[in-house]
Amino acid sequence: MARKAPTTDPGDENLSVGPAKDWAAGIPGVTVALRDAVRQMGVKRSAQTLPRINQKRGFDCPGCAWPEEDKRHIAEFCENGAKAVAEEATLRRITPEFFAEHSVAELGERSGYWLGQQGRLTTPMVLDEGATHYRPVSWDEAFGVIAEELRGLDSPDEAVFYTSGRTSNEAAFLYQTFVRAFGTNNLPDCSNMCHESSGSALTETLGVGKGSVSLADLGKADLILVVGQNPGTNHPRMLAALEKAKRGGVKITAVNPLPEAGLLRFKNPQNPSGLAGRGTPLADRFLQIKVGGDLALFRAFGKLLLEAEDAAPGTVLDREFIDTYAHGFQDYAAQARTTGWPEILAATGLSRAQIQAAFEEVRDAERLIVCWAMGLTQHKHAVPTIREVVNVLLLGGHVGRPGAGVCPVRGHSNVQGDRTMGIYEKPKAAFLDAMEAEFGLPMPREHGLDTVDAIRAMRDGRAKVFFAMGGNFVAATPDTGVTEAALRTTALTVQVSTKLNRSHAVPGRRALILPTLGRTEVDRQLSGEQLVTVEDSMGLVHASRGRLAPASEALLSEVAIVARLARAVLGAEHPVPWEELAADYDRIRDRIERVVPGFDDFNIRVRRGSGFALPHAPRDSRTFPTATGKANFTVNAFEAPHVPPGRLLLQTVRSHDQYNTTIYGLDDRYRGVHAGRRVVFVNPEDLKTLGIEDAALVDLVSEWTDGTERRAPGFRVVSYDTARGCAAAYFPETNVLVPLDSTADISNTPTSKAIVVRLEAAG
Ligand SMILES: Nc1nc2c(c(=O)[nH]1)N[C@H]1C(S)=C(S)[C@@H](COP(=O)(O)OP(=O)(O)OC[C@H]3O[C@@H](n4cnc5c(=O)[nH]c(N)nc54)[C@H](O)[C@@H]3O)O[C@H]1N2
Ligand SMILES: Nc1nc2c(c(=O)[nH]1)N[C@H]1C(S)=C(S)[C@@H](COP(=O)(O)OP(=O)(O)OC[C@H]3O[C@@H](n4cnc5c(=O)[nH]c(N)nc54)[C@H](O)[C@@H]3O)O[C@H]1N2
Ligand SMILES: [Mo]
Repeated sequence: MARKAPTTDPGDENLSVGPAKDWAAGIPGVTVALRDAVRQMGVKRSAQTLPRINQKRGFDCPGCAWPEEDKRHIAEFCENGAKAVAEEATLRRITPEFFAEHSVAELGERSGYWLGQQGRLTTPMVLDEGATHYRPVSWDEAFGVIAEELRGLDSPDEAVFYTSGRTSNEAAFLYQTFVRAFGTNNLPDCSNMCHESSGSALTETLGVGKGSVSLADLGKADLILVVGQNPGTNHPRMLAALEKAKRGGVKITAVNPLPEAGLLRFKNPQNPSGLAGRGTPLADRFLQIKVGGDLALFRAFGKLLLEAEDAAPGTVLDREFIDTYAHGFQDYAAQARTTGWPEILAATGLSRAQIQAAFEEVRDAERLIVCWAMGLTQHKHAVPTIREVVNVLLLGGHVGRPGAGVCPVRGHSNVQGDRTMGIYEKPKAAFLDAMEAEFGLPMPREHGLDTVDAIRAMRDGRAKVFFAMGGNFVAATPDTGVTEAALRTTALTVQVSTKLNRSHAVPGRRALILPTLGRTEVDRQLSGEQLVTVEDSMGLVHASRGRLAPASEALLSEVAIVARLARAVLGAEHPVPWEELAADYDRIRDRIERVVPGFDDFNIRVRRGSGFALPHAPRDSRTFPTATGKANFTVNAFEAPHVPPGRLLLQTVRSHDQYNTTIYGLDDRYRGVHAGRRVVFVNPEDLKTLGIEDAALVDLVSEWTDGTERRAPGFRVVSYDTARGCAAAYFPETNVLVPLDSTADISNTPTSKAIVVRLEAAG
């Protein structure tokens, strides 16, 4: 039966491991995408949906935030985009009978994969105090419960309002308006666990916490460094852009502890010739760096650039840029020069010759782009690492010039837009001033809680209501045991969701599930069908229109949920006309235009062509809205992870068959893993040293500086080509291993990519 959800939880009994692939996409990619789509949506719905992904009059892919070319291909989606759509547009449904059948305790025993496979949520549900099962509830009653709990708090700061990055600009803007009108800046989001480190480093050094390159820039570069990123799985359309750049002569260097398939070779499914043969080799150079070694690598590049300039003055650095636009060069140069080779080689695990060869390309590139993702952001020293990336770019004047710049590749499809709309626990004063002027309401000024601090506040009884606009908070966050216990202490948890997930099984004293529309569905309000907007990774804002009939008549849009919630909590006499705004999203966009810079003529421009680009001062005019008014070089302490003997440094990654905590399937095709997820990838030489056999069953035990240990039991060892001393395993299974207090300096992002572990024979 094509559309039936599994009734039993699959285990790892059939786990098999074969050779890893050195190429990505191509025919298997397309066939897998179609198979998954048809299994979830049926043939007709697949044919109705897939061709609309990322088209000008279609909907924005709920997969990643990679931008589209202006000239669209008829199949402007990838295998994993198709899976994301199938997951949402599935024909499977969860009805109230499902909740009558399965107690919350039972749902808590199920895997994330099984929960996701049950289908779309269709009915608002409540878990009453002391109840074992969710029961259906009317929307009015649901909002009544939330209003009662929120009004009963001693302070608005006892409530936490999380956002995942799929929420549209319109919903996000209205949501933060409500939360601030209620009186708090407690607006943590998935960005806190994702690109927060990029935002912190870029805001301080360049003045804007976003990327500075456009799609066209990729083709104009001489050299692109792809660092700490696995685009073959997580941003497959980026491979097409890299392939195109490469055909135009651009060189690509990959920096990664793992030889990720897509980076090595790529077969473009949009290009008929790309389907045959072995595809295009993408990376010209692969630096198999140790986990956490990137600060050292970029320091080495800086040091070598300075030395080359000393040897041939006036030929290496962009002196004019440095003198005119940058600040702090002398201090940075003094420090970079004194960094020693032994520490650089130890931290990177690379040879002097490898670094020299990579450096020569960096030196010779007139236009250099650095792309990165979670491999740089989820480390204790993530912020200084990204600052060192910026230092190298500034030496060559690679900001505000075509074909050059910073390219943090975002995760969720609207995570960048949500920030632009004010989903931020540390809002800028200028934003709050504009909000006050627009709505005539005082805005809370004290900074709020980010994700990790929100968990601490719940754990310590300082936060009592948890509201999530999407996402899967308990599965995405670190220290699963601590986090789940924290959620359970609250008076109320509310999840606005499309699909069932673990967070629904970890309730507060009371809990609500509020089912909502997804991207693929028609959003009809009083004034008619609505469009929403999103911002991609490169600052382009464009429209998204769903076409499918909603999964159930009871669903409300996220915007409608916010409006009705605001009315229930703040009363009918409130100065913000919530319902009027929700009746016609153009009215929300008018408000956004008046509050957020760069949205002039929003309603007109978003309906034209493929949308518009937001201003980016460093890119557009080499103006740097930083504390010094210039682009800042920074001086950063030399830092690399310390791994005691007999231990490994574990990074947690995504398989090819998952979207964060949503598990599409149990294969990781490119890495050769099938029908299971509890695997740990270890270098064969390390296995020899540790005296552990390939395929052995082990527990992963993390060791934290306070002497505590955390255990993830039952992982199969896979002998794999990763950097020496490093290991990799999938999240969220490994989140139990990350201590809540193990976070990045400054950005407070959990260190999901650097956990000291030992492997113990499974008991
Ligand atoms: N299909 C699919 N698409 C997605 C997602 C998904 O789960 N599935 N998630 C979305 C989201 S929210 C995000 S944030 C992005 C994530 O996109 P990625 O950042 O590509 O995702 P990860 O799987 O975390 O991969 C991290 C990469 O960094 C490497 N790495 C780890 N540590 C280091 C290090 O210290 N140095 C270097 N140089 N490399 C390192 C890893 O080997 C791996 O290749 O993808 C988005 N797109
Ligand atoms: N160990 C480890 N932990 C990590 C990471 C890591 O690399 N390693 N990565 C981190 C990163 S980069 C991120 S971004 C976070 C992700 O954290 P989250 O964004 O919180 O998690 P997701 O798994 O993306 O959320 C999936 C859920 O979102 C809901 N959903 C899907 N679409 C919609 C929608 O349109 N509207 C609404 N309201 N709900 C929707 C569905 O119910 C689905 O179950 O995880 C972080 N956690
Ligand atoms: Mo992310």
